[in-house]
Amino acid sequence: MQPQVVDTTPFEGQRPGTSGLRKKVGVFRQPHYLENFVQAIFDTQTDLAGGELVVGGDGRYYNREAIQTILRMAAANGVRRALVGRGGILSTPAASCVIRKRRTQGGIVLSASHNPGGPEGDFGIKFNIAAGGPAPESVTEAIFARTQSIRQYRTLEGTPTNLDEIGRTRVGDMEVEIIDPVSDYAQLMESLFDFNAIHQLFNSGLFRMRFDAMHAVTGPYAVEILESRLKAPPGTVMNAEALEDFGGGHPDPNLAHAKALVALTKGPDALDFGAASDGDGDRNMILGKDCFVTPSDSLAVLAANAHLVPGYASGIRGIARSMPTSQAADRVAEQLGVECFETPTGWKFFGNLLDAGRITLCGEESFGTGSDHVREKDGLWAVLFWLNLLAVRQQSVAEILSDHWRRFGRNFYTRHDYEAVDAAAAEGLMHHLRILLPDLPGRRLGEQIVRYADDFAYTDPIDGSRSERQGIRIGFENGARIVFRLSGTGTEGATLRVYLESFEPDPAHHHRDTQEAMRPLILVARELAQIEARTGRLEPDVIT
Ligand code: VG1
Ligand code: CO
Repeated sequence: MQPQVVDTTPFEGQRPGTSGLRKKVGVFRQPHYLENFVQAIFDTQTDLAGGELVVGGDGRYYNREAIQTILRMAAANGVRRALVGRGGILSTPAASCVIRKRRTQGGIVLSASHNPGGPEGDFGIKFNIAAGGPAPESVTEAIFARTQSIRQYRTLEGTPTNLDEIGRTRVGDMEVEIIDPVSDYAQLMESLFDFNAIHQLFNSGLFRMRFDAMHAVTGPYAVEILESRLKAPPGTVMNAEALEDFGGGHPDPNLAHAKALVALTKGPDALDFGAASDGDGDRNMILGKDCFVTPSDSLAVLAANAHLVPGYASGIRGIARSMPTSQAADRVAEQLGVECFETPTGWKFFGNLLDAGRITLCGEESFGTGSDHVREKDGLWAVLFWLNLLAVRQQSVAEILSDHWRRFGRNFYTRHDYEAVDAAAAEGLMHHLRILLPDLPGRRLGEQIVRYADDFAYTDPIDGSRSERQGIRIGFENGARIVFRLSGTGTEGATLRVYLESFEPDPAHHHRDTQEAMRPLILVARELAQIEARTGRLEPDVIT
C-alpha cells in the first residue's frame, strides 16, 4: 500500500451543525468532499496519530464506502489501530461505549440520525472525543476552520478491508480490528439494569410489548438484548432488519413517523408497552396502552424513579436538560435536592457536566435521554430503564405517568415543526422576534403576562466557554414558555421549531388533550412570530 498526498481545494459549508456535518449523499460523494473533512479531523486532533480510533455508523447508504475511505486515510495519517464495528455498524451510543471502554483517542461516527437515507437521502459524519461524546464547539470550530484552508489530504492505495469478519487485519501499517458491534454495549446494559426483573416481566405472560427498530441500526442491538438475553418472545422487535435506506421510511421515533407502532398501543387489543429508536439508535419513544410519554416527562420520571434501578440505586447527582425541553425535570431536581442545568440544544453541551460528575441524567425534548454511562443519548438504554421501572413498580405506563403528575404537577408540552421553509424567510422571522424581545417583559400576550424574553446564551459552568444565539425564549408569569429555534440538522431550506410548554398543577385537568389544552399558547406563538405571513404556512408539518 503506497501512501499518497492528494491535492485538493476547500469546500464551502463544512461547518458541523447541532450534531456533526450532515448533507445529501450526493454532496458527500463529490470527489474530495468527505476526504477534506476527514483530513481536517486528523490535522486538528493530533492525538490520533499513534493512537486508536473507533469507526462505525448507522449502516445507511454510503456507510461502507465512507468507512473504506476513512480507514485508508487513518492509516496514511499514522493512526496505530482502528476498531470498526462489523459490517461498518455501530449505533451512536455503542460507539460512545466502545471509545470509553477501550480508552481510544476518539471515534468517527457516520450517521444522519433520523434523516431519511438512500442515494437521495442524507449522510453525516461527526467526531467524538476520547471521553466518548460529541466534540465540543471549540473542536468542531477548529475542524471547520481547517476545512477552509485545506490544500492536501493523505491516503493509501490498496484493496478494501473486509468489514464483515470479526478479527484483525491491516491497512498499511495500521492494525484494524473488526469487533462485534453489540457485545460491549449489551454488557454495559446488563451492568445497569435488573435483567432478572425484566425477564420475569416478559415471562409472566401478562405483559406484551413491541420495539420498533424502524429498519435502522438498533435492530441487531434490540434483538440481542430483548429477545436473546431477556427472552422476550421472538418478534418483539419489529422492523428489525437494518436496511441502507431504512425501508424507505423516516427513522424518527415519534407520533408522526412511527404510526404502525402507535396503532398497536391503541384499541381493545392494545400492547402494554411500545418503544422505538431512530436511525443511529440514540433516540427513544416510550408508549403505554393508549398513552404517549413526552420525552420531557420521560426524563422527569426516570429521574424521580432512578433509585429503583440498580445502576442508579445510590441516587443521582444532578440533572440537565436542553433549553427547549420542558421544566418537568426541574421540579424533580428540586425535590431531590440536586442541581439542575439548562443547556443549549445538542448532546455536546452535556459532556462537561457529565465528565465533572455534576449530573447523572440528562435529556432533550427531541426524544433523547441518557446518563453518565456513555456520552451520547441512548435509545435502548431509555427503553430498558422504563422496562426496569415497570417490572419493579408493577404498574402500567399510564399509572406511573399519572402518579408523577399528581406528585409534581403536569408540564403540558408540544413541539411544532415547519420544515423546508425558505431559509431567508426563516432568518427574517427570527430577526423579527429578536427585535421584539426588549419590549416583551410585562406585556400581556393572550391570557398571560410575559416575565422574561431573551435569546438564550449559555456559559459552560465547567470550562467557561460561551454559546450565544441558542434560541428565543419567552417565559410567562404562570410558568408557561414559548421557544423559537431554527434546526441545525436539516439539509433542505430551514426548519422552524416552535416549542410550547404550560404548567398545570390541578390533577383534575391533567388528562386533557395536549393540543387542545395548549391552543391559546399555540395561537400566541403563531401571531407573535407572524408564522403564516412570513412562511406561508398555516399549519406545522410535524407535531410532536
Ligand atoms: C435535533 C434536535 C436536538 C438533537 C439533534 C441531534 O437538532 O432538536 O435536540 O440533539 O437533532 O439528534 P436540531 O438542531 O435539528 O433541532 V440526532 O438523534 O440527529 O443525533
Ligand atoms: Co439520532
